[in-house]
Amino acid sequence: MKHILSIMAIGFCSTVYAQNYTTISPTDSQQEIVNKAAHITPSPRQLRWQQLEFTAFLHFGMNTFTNREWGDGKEDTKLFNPTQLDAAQWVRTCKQAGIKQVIITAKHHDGFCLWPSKYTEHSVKNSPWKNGQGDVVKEVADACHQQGVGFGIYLSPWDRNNPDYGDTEKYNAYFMNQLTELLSNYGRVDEVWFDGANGEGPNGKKPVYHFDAWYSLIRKLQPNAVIAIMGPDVRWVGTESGYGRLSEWSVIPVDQQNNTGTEKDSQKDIAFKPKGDMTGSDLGNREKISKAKALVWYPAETDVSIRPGWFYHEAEDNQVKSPEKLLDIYYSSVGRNSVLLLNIPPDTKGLINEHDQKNLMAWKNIIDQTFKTNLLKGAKISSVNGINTKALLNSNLQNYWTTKSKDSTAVIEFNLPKPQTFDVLSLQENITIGQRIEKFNLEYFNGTNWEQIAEGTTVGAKRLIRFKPVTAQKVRLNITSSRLNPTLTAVGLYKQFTGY
Ligand code: FUL
Repeated sequence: MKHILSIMAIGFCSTVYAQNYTTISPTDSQQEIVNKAAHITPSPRQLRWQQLEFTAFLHFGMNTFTNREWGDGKEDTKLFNPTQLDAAQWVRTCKQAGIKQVIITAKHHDGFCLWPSKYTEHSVKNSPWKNGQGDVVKEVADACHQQGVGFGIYLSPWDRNNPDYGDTEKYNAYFMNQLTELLSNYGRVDEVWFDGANGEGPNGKKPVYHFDAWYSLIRKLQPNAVIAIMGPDVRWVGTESGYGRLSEWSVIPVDQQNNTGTEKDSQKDIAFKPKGDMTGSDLGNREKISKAKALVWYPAETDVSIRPGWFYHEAEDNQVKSPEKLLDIYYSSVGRNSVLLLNIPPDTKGLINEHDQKNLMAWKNIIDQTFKTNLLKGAKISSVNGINTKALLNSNLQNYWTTKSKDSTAVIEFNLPKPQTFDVLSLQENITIGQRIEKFNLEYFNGTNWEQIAEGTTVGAKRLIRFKPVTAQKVRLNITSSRLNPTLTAVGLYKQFTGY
């Protein structure tokens, strides 16, 4: 707990972040706790990040050339030799697929650095690529900055090459030096990703990581960057399957920020599948927050690879996730109040492989076609206790619908200009003022009665629900429980694109 509070001190005690954290006093009533939870809001950097919706990992490095997933750090630097490396192609491909930010594995567990670090010989500077004059991190950063895509770095704390790994003082000094290089020499950095993995085993080397010092350095050198997932801003969703929780709160008890848990439960098995029905999993419901000592805005990130492995392996060229599978992941991550972090690993040539490109573009097309037309357009909207119903059909986040006085439930009825067939519901809360909705359902009028089509719990940044196609002219959204006046910044009904 001491450790967690010291993390909090760095991240949340300045006035800017005061609102994304609150303590619970033992005398607080249940209602006071719920009210406190409803008033917690994202920090500006968290808000920016949540609005990206869709980001990418680029796993590239020594493993790409040794055909491994976890190198042991003994690899010959001469093996790193991409023949046509083109970081602009990586970023362009991502951008075309709708990705707003990319994270490059500057150093994976094998310790090989994709930039010519002054502090080790185990890097691109001793590789044949560009005669040792190249810098992959710079090429990716430049491409991101030129193309208007966010830029992030993954720096593995676990390092199997560095001789000082195991010596807490020396290794932390090395790590701080590397962080300083990465955060000082490549322009703006938007995300810093610390992995929880450590495969040393019970008798292996385990230095104590000086997280507090790392976080302060990041805050100092790159104040806009979110720190994920062994960090205070972004939480690992808890699986590498691509499937988030049906009830996903961005406000959770601060105990959830415990890094030890992340280390213990993550990255054991790259083929890890969701544990059956995740309906019951909920980190931030009333029962959970009622037991908390403090609550924090700590939104979920869903990381998953487009291939079975995180690194490129030619043998997996035919196992790239299909557009349909990627779509299912999209609905189950972005559509469940989480940011999707999709890994697209460049190949041995140093390009995003054509197999991945093909599926990405087909997927993007399905998303674009599906969400092109909001079928609620032109509907007459009525909500008796509602304010600003017009805001429901415009995309301005700050402009939102809510309820009058203290109403925490609501009914919003939509009367469409003509009957429409739809099978997707999209909801977005105005998370700039918090996450509040706890339960909702959608009904349509079948000519005689109202029939339920869909139901859900949390909404947050975005909630997407698919259902069997329904044709109707009148629909209504019932918000049956909310922590405070519910807010909605957008509502949409869509018909899934099937012409592929
Ligand atoms: C894990 C690592 O062990 C994998 O190689 C990959 O980098 C994944 C994103 O995180 O912890």
